[in-house]
Amino acid sequence: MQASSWRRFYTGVLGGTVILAITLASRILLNSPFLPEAVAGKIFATVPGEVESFVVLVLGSYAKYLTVIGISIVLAVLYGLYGILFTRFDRRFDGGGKISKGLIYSLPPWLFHAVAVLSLDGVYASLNLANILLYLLLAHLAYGATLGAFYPKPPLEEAEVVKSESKGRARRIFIRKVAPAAIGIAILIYGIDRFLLPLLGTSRFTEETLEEMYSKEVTPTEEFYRTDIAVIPPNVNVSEWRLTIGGQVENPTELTYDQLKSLPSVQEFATLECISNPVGGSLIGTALWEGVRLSTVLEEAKVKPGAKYVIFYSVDGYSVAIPLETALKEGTVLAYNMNSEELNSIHGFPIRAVVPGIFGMMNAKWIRGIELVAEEYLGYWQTRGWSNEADIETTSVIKIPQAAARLSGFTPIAGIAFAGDREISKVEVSTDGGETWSQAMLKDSLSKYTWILWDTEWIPKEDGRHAIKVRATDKAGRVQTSQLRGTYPDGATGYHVIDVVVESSPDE
Ligand SMILES: Nc1nc2c(c(=O)[nH]1)N[C@H]1C(S)=C(S)[C@@H](COP(=O)(O)O)O[C@H]1N2
Ligand SMILES: [Mo]
Repeated sequence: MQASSWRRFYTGVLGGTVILAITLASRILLNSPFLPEAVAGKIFATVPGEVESFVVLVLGSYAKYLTVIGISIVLAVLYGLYGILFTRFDRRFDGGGKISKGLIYSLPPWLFHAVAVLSLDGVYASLNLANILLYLLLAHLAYGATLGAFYPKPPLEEAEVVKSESKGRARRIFIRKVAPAAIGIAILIYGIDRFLLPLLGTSRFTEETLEEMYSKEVTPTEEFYRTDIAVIPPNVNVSEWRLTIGGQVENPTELTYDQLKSLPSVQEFATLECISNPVGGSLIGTALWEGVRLSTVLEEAKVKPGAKYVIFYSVDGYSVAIPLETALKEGTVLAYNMNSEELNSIHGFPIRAVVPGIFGMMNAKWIRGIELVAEEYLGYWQTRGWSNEADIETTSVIKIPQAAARLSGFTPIAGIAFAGDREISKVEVSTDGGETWSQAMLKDSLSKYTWILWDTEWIPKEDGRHAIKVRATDKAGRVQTSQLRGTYPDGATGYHVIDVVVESSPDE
């Protein structure tokens, strides 16, 4: 390519980046469609559950961010290529200002973008082409203006500009290049810090002391794990939001946020665990939930005798169903508060389901509709092969010491154990590879729906490598299974084992 073609290309890429920035900002602020996200959603929706869970396990939720970033780059390149075309057209048609030409030539990509969004994005099914065109208008006007404004000047003109610039050159370079770059970088860093990092979720077990572990019996909201089909959480406008209750009911109803909040409320501690949580993983957390019992809402709607399943439909296109029996349990709640604060947009604002005893995927967030049906219903993950029973497997995790720790002398061993709503009766620890087990001390759990915290102490007698294992028993007396099983499709099982190295302290 000639140098001028490169320049046109860069101009187009710059314009494309402006479009992506504008649509991303409105996606975050207004919940409008973002093309790279829609493409990524399509890709992830067509891969089998097993592959998806593998990708997410290996790359974490970064996998989806990387996909969105990759698609954004491809789109920016496409806009760049169009930038070359734009200037080709432009040679043929003379007259008109650069900006007005830019605006005219941005029509085709504008239409292309709108059609692509419309055909890809199932989530925004309520939008029609006219809506999307209108919504993308500003971004494409900005693109066209960028093309027009930075349209390559003829070489002669350029040379003259360079000559005349000798005096105020440093100042101009500063004004034109350094200052905008600095502002751009500052905005980028602010954006990453403000929007991107909170979206990744910061769930990790990093507690080093018993005190710290016990202080996090309730997981701080910012540290609570997050698993979503959407990359960016939906931003629900609560004044327009309604909860509809329909299907097999005598009184189909619609509730506003205020109406829902005026119903009798309950508070409960409950632990959520993702079915993709590997043994010893940190996709698990405990919070204080406050909201309305689902049974309260269903009583008002008068469930018909034939109803068997309760489907939750969410704003992000997610859906999942639980058996009516589970829905009517006293622990099943439509929560609007988490840890005594309004539910945030990451964890399901305005309301989410909290359903003790079954894995996190059954705890729908951003619920907009509830439907009672007579048949079993398969939700988003269930149509991809994941369990529809989703009973939580008994699990126990060593948080202290951390894997590969170097220890000497007296050592506390501590962690969590969880059995859904079956409760934990016993936790045992082995430091000799499973030959002998000793019982840990259990702290009373916050409720029958939460994990339990446990600790014990160990004075190693020999130097070298040791494997520490843990196993829990539920209140029905069933010992956690030692059988190793991966997360797909029913959740992982097996014992959490960590290796530590014992070194003699110098005074021994
Ligand atoms: N609407 C909606 N609800 C959802 C999901 C989702 O992608 N969309 N993910 C589910 C999964 S897989 C889990 S593990 C939990 C996670 O809840 P959290 O992100 O608040 O920890 O939400 C569940 N509810
Ligand atoms: Mo999950």
